[in-house]
Amino acid sequence: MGKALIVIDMQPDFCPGGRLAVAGGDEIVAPINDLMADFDAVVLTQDWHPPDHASFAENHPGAAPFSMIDMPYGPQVLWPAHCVIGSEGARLHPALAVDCADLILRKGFRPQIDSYSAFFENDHRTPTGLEGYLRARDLPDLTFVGLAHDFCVAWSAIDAAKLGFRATVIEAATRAIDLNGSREAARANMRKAGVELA
Ligand code: VGL
Ligand code: ZN
Repeated sequence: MGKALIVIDMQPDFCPGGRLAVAGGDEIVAPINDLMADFDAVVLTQDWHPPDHASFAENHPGAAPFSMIDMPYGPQVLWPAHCVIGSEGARLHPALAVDCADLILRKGFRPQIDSYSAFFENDHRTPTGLEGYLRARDLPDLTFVGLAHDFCVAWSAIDAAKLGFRATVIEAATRAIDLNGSREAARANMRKAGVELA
């Protein structure tokens, strides 16, 4: 019975200079490294998209980055191309203590569906396998950090709470994209789902 640190998408493309840069994204690398020793397990996630991914605005002629479209599984933000498989920006951050990780989980590799959550793709149905891993290792207590607060961190923490895990987000070790108020919306949705904001 243990606790896991789930480090979401700490990749150069989400840090200043990257293709979907989150302000201050690189400031949280050192605090995240410092947290790792306090946990029984460390899981890193890695956003990992093929070049023809449906979440990329450039794959929808005439569509602007950060606009919305309707996908078969629901509304989807169209992002600038980011975390393309094999690219520099898709690697894990060079200063992240990757050697401390027990598991590195890639997500978002199916061309037709995005995957914000570490547990399910954006249809809220297709599993990534993380739930089974955490249950098999008896890790019911999860703490989330990383990027971005209002998308992949929030969706992961909410799914964790819905699945019956104890879910905490250490907000000081996250940074938000904050698209049209998405940061405060994410905080409200997390609280409603029973996620603890620390
Ligand atoms: C993310 C948008 C697109 C994230 C990933 O890690 O929060 N956001 N892909
Ligand atoms: Zn992505």
